[in-house]
Amino acid sequence: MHALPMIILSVLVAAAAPARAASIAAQVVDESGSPLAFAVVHVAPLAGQVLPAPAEAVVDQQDREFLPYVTAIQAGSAISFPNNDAIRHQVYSFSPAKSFELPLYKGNPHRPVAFEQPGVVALGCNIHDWMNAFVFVSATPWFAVTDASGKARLEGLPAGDYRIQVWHPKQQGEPAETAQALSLTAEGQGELRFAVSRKSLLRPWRAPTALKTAGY
Ligand SMILES: [Cu+2]
Repeated sequence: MHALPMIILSVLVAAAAPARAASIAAQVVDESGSPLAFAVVHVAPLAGQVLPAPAEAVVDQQDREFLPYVTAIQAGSAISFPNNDAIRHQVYSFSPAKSFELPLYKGNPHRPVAFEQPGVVALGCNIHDWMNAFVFVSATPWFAVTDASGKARLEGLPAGDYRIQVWHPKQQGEPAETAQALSLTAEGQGELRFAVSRKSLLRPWRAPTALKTAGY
């Protein structure tokens, strides 16, 4: 019976761990130095440090647009795709990281779609060509999408050495080119600034209503 107090102690230590976690505040700007929204700041895959924390996310369909434009999840998570429009959509992706199709629907008749493989998944609608959005499937649990001010905050990192990089849908060049190394102590607060050049916007994103709804 001597083992019992030990087990309780271990549980308490585990529960207290997040309070001693490190965080990273990131600022992402574009080629002109302006804040860049919809950039995913994430910890690149690291050997022996991946903690699965799958969650469920939602990519809505409103006013014939996907909302949000960029969603980041950890591999193993699932996304539901409710259609809140009065018309039907047909959501699909041909991306190697996840290929799927949800036959024409209104409401939310389909089961959430699981994303097991890290990578970028481009979403589309077979009916409305302009509808597009992205799912960034992260190998690690540490990631965040920048807001309208280009800011993202990664929380809950254990002390350690990290390589942080940025992915953006319109990024010119490889995400790995943005990589920065950072060592964090138990309650360390890292600050990083990234500059991401975008490809020329040949096909502007048309979603004034969705933008307003999202507060961007
Ligand atoms: Cu559609």
